[in-house]
Amino acid sequence: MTVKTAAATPHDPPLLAVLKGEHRDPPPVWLMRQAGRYLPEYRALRAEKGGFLELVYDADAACEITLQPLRRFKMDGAILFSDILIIPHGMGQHLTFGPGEGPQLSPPLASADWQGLTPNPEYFDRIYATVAKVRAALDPSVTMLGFAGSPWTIATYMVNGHGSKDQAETRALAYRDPAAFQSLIDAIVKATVIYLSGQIKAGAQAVQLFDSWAGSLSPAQFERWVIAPTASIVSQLMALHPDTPIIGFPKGAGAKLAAYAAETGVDAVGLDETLDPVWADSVLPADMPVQGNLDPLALLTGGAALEAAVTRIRTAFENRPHIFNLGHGIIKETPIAHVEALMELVRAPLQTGTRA
Ligand code: 1CP
Repeated sequence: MTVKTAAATPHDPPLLAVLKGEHRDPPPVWLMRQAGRYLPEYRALRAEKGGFLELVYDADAACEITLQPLRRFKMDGAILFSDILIIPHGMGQHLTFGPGEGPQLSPPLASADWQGLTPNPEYFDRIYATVAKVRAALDPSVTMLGFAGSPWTIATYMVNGHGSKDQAETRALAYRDPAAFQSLIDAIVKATVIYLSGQIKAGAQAVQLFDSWAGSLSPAQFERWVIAPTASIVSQLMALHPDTPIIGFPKGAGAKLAAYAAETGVDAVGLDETLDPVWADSVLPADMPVQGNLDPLALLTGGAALEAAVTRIRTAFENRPHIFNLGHGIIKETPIAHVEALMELVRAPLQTGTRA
């Protein structure tokens, strides 16, 4: 059973209309991690506030950072400035972001008892305050995007305590004790529905589920730990908020992309840069909106490489609802001039006859 999000209305801004199945040329555009370290104004505010979590839990600062890229680049979407690890933090794990290193969660669940993990609503309330502030400040032509991590990706950080190359500890736990791991996934699903529903009530017009580590699972494990929990979140959210599209971003899904698109019920799929856009176009339903999938390294490089990559993606998706984006987050060394050039390339008329 799939409940489909309602059709676009004439009042919907372009990005939202495309998520509801409309075709727009040129495509609307936003960039994953568009708020963040490549912007000097972000680095200045982070230094002033003293740390990453100090920014995330301060609604004025988080609102300001969400809006920073829009002042420079006129994107079609504003993504809430926060982090996927707010869910484990709200569930009681200690969270730190040291300078220049990745996040640390303690104790790692691999060496702890996680029975009875339920989120403390106070943590999420501060994020909803940011969403409300951003939405109130946004031009109505810009779509406000909320987000959360997908249960599998969140679990890898909770079990391991930090990011890891191959998520081996979490994958091993899922084989060794599937019932215990299922209880963790179920707790994250429950918290995620509360959290995303809260963001939608506060003003998010669409939400994205980031599954950054979906690519590390074998097909049967992918079905159980990526597709099934995502489908559960999607069906619960769609029952609560039938007008709010959900984007799923299963990074590294590869050949499992079509099953993910068909079985989770998400309205749109985000594609990473390893996927050939022509192939993705051929395996996805013709009316399904897609988002992506410029290689962040092509943006870092700029010039002819960037131009060719943008044309190839736009051409592959010219006949379906498409939101232009990167295949993963923007790299912090990316020159601002390259982002400016990208915005022009995405909005320029597409040369016809370029499809390979
Ligand atoms: O100032 C700093 O040093 C902090 C850098 C930073 C930023 C700007 C982190 C630490 N998180 C963020 C913001 C963030 N994270 C956003 C904001 C909105 C945007 O502009 O896109 C979003 C959507 C995220 C999502 C996120 N956090 C993901 C999923 C997407 C992805 O990139 O794969 C993941 C895996 C995280 C965890 C995380 N947070 C931060 C880091 C460095 C990491 C990765 C850690 C690791 O795996 O080692």
